[in-house]
Amino acid sequence: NEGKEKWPRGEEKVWKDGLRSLDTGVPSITKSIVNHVQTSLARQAYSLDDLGAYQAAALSVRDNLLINWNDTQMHYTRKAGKRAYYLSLEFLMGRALDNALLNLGLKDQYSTGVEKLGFNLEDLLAQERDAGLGNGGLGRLAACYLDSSASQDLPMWGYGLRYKYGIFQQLISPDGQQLEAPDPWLEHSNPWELPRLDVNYEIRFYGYSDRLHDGSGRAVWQGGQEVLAIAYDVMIPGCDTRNTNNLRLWECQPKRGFDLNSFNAGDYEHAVESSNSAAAITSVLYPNDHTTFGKELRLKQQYFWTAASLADIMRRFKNLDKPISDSTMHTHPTLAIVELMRVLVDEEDVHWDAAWKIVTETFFFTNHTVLPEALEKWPVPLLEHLLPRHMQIIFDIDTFDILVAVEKKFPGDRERLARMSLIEEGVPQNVRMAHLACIGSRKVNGVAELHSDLVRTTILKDFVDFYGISKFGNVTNGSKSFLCVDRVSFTNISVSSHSSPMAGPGLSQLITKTLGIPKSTRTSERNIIKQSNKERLAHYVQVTLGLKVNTQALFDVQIKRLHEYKRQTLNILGVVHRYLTLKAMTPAERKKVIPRNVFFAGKAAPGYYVAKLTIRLIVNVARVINADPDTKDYLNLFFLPDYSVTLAEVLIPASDISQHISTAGTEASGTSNMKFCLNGGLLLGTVDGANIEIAEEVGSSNVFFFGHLTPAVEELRFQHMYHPVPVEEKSPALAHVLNQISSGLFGDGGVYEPLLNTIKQGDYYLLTEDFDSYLEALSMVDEAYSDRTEWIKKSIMTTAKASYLLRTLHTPSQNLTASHTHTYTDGQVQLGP
Ligand code: B1N
Repeated sequence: NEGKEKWPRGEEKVWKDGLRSLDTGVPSITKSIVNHVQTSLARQAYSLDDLGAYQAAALSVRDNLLINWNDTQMHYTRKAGKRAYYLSLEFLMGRALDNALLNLGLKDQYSTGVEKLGFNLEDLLAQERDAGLGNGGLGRLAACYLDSSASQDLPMWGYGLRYKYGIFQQLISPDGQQLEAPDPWLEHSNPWELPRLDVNYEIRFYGYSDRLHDGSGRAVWQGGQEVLAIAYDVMIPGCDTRNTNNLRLWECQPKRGFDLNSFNAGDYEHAVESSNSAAAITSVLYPNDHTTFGKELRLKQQYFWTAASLADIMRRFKNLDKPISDSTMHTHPTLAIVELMRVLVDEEDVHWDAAWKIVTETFFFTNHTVLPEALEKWPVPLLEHLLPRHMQIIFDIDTFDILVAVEKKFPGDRERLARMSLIEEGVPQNVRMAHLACIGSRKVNGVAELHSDLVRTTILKDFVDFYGISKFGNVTNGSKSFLCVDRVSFTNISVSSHSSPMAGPGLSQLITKTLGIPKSTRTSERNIIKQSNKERLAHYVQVTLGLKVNTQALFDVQIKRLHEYKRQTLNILGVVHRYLTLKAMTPAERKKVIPRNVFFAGKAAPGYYVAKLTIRLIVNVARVINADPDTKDYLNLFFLPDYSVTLAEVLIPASDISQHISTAGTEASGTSNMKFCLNGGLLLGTVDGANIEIAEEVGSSNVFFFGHLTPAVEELRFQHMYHPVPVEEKSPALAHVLNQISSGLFGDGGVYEPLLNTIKQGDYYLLTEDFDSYLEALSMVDEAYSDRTEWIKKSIMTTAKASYLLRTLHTPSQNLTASHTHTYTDGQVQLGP
């Protein structure tokens, strides 16, 4: 159905009379819901529960999306313009129904409609499971870019994997430990995806590759195992536009159901084996972020997905006979560079140099981290075994497109050649994927100013020397372009709808309206909104943990993946310090203290021992201090299990202050920091990632900074390694906290020793160096919050200034349609003139 110019068959009028139009009125909405109950679900009013009603409502919304989706795709095909593709192994979409209703502007109508049928819309929305096909910021960013590009009528598609199991479900055991359970999110059929069984590609693994030796550089790759990539399409509706983009997710299936020969020979087990191994490829999302494991199955996932996506893009391109599109990516899809070389050289008969030119004009590389443990490397023997032809191509690129050229520019500089080569020497040798991504791309960018600087001066320094600086740019996530606008950002900052998320009008109008109303009204409206958001969170905590939350207290939030570099440990040690300080006070002194609720949420990678210990410490500290009658009116601590996009939508709007406290130079950007600001929550953070640019936007007086700066970090780490100073000398306050934990104040102290030792020995993330200034920053927050009028001013300024750039994207003059010109720069889709 992609782009037929002439009416294909039959009578056009009969066809057109049969076409459905959008359901926008309440009567047609209820009619379509009832229809779906009756025919799609084969159920009846008598037995319909919330889940059934959700499914029927979702199917009815889906009908609307499909109409828009079809029109959009037809339009793109007819126009045959340049397209962008966002390749990501992770798309952290969250729930779809609420998002679709908001974007279609149909929330009120559906609310009324389901009420007439005896249901409550909020209850139905709560039936939906999150699509948790991602780990954290990187996956959520991909989801945001899909939403934003659809909203701006940009012709962008996402390509990813349809994991049968998303990010694991996090449970907390009675003694405070993280337990993992699978996330079978597709258990109840998924109304948001369209299986496209007719869109499928054969993907090869293993086998052997024979060079042709005819001077062309070509080879023939044969044998091995072939699997099938099956497309599933997910509709991505834009906001306030009918434009509806596509996220194509691949499922892996065996090429034949099972091997007939083995089956006939009675070897049933062997017959189904290939079917098992094919399905394994898209069975589960790897739950580690910022670490590489060198696992064969992960490499299979990467190749399977890049090969299927490229084959699909090539097919579309050949149908159109128009210039090829741009792709943008992390190092996960770096194999796409090699695969495109293979397809062009071996299958399309393009000369090596011409192929390399096409490749290096097609891809853009976005780097998302400089942490050494996250830089992808694949063992040469593994690549040689699984993808023999690709390994040859990598060796050829290394020789002809790097080493020869570098030798020419820097004659005799062997160390430089060794540093820049795609191959890292060792046993075994490794392929450095970031180098491959860099040399195979037109542009390279980091995700915040500081991070892009670190990319240029550390991991890719030699490549800057070689190519010149202009290849290496910066595209800050969200804050500069505000292309990354999460629907969390829209939640509950509306002055017209206090407790429910924004319905209908664009945020720009709301902000304009806010700024247009008298100051006193503005202040009290803001208060009502924040207060009701705090109550919503308190209700959630009551229901899930059975704990009462004081909604008059300051809400202090740290929600992100558990990782040593993000320093949740610094936060919990700060909480213990506050607790000890409160304990030492007289009741009269305590009365002057600002009551505080500290919220944590986040998952630890299942094999990350120290991160899991941090969770255990948080949960057990919470247990003690929440039960202490001396302090419980002044300090409470909550660890909310199973953090998700949906939970973020409750937590972010409720925060007064949020913590973004990574060791300087380690958090590439951060994206929740922006969402907190848009929701009027202030930041407590280090001078790291996008915190810096956000402070420039919202005013540095509205951000609480602390800690050492990036340039100091290397030297401090060196000192800790070679001239360690005892914690008692660096920070007596911290030493006291550590001693109290060790001596069993929060249960068996011995349990936490491995965690505490990361601080006492080596202190790679510099907690001892930053602890005292962290405490000072916390006191400044207390002081600022005690002047409530001043605080509310800061909060309003933060929302308004963070929203300013966002507003420019929503003004009609920039609200381009797909028929306008677009330019694509810096690895990100941007609006043309
Ligand atoms: O990407 C986000 C940034 O805002 C965060 O600062 C950054 O930490 C995050 C390997 C990653 N970088 N790298 C990863 C995820 C999965 C994996 O297997 C690395 N995630 C980030 C968006 O730019």
